[in-house]
Amino acid sequence: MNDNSAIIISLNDDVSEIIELAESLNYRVVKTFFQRRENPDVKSFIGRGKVDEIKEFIETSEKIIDLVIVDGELKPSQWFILEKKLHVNVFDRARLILKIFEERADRKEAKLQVKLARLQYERPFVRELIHRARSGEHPGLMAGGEYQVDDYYEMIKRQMKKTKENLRSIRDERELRRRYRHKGGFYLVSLAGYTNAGKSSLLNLLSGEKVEVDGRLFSTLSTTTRKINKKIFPILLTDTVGFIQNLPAYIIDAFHSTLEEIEVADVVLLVVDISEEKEVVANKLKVSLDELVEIGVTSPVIIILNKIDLISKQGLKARIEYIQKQGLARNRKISSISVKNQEGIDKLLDLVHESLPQLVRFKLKLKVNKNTQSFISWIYEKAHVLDISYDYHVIISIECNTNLRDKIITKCQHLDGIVVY
Ligand SMILES: Nc1nc2c(ncn2[C@@H]2O[C@H](COP(=O)(O)OP(=O)(O)OP(=O)(O)O)[C@@H](O)[C@H]2O)c(=O)[nH]1
Ligand SMILES: [Mg+2]
Repeated sequence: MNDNSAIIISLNDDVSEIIELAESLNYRVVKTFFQRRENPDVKSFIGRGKVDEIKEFIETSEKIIDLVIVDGELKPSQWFILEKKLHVNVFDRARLILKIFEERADRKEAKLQVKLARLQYERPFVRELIHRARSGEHPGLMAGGEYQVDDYYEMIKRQMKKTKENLRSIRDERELRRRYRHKGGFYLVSLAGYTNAGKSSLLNLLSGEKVEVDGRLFSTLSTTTRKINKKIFPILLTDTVGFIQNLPAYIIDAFHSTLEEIEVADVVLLVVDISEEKEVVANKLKVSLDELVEIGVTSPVIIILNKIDLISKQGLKARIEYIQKQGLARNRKISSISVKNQEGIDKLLDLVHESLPQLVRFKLKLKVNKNTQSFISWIYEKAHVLDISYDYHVIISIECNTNLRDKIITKCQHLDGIVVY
């Protein structure tokens, strides 16, 4: 961890998440200032007395305070006043999250998504600066005058348009790829859930992949799709960006194409960190379920309670009861697992299997020859082989979705095989 110090300003007592966010950016939180009030102060988010108290703290602190983090949403005018008074960079929650996203964005699409969100975020702030510059209050943001700020605003608009266009073409490619995979008989299963729940860890376990796993929030920004290598089914599993509460709509919108992976999945695996306090678990589960509704998920959702290695059996039971009492699980399937200890994974895969749509079973009768052999290997690759017997003929029982069945049957007929239901 580097030695950047931050202070936090909060209107309520629960600051654990904002501290985690700050730490995810390598800031050490040296002090939290609370001002318990229902609504923020219109002018400066917190009252004037509190601003003075913070100013004094910053000026007299032994450590240099690099950042002031406001746990909430700042209006541009509030931000302007706070920065002006405190002489330190001031971030609100969205800005902090955007900063984390900027650091984590690794691939082109994620970079563009973050850029779009960032431009959306900045727009009202630039408008405020233009306003201030016009009224003579602010001599100019970027070492220029009103003219340059105006220019900057236009540039933001142009960049947003261009970024959206670029994202659209990547999205089209993504959709094509997805359609191709679906047609190829793969089931698409997506991981979803609150940040840090263990989505990437589960992807790694099921696919043998090595996606980055980290205790910091928002380790994953880009989607990764991998084949599940537990030999049950041709399933492609996709890892996605984590959810968090109170995320502004424009950030969610910017990640539209990524979240589409969840929307179009045949089954969604909603991963939950069950080791936290039951109220925290319930809250994060609720945020995640609301997000799935927002995304428009209609496929089956399996709730996966992960990290059971960190709690007792009674603790797990109590949490499940609490979730159910809160009406959060409804009639959804629940699976308890520990990725760390590889516990509950087979049961989870059974649940996934049961939830896959349009499964059909059928048998083929094939002549024994070289072509048949490579056909059978291909079937093993793509579908679930229930049974196979070699005699004068090969009889193979298969389970797969209807798309793949049609393809298999066409190939079978090419080889003079027959379908025996
Ligand atoms: N004890 C325990 N820790 C786990 C388990 N599964 C994951 N973790 C830890 O939880 C943290 C988060 O795991 P990730 O897989 O990165 O979580 P994620 O949901 O992908 O998080 P984001 O990408 O940030 O949304 C890491 O420190 C993991 O090592 C588990 O079963 N038990
Ligand atoms: Mg991840």
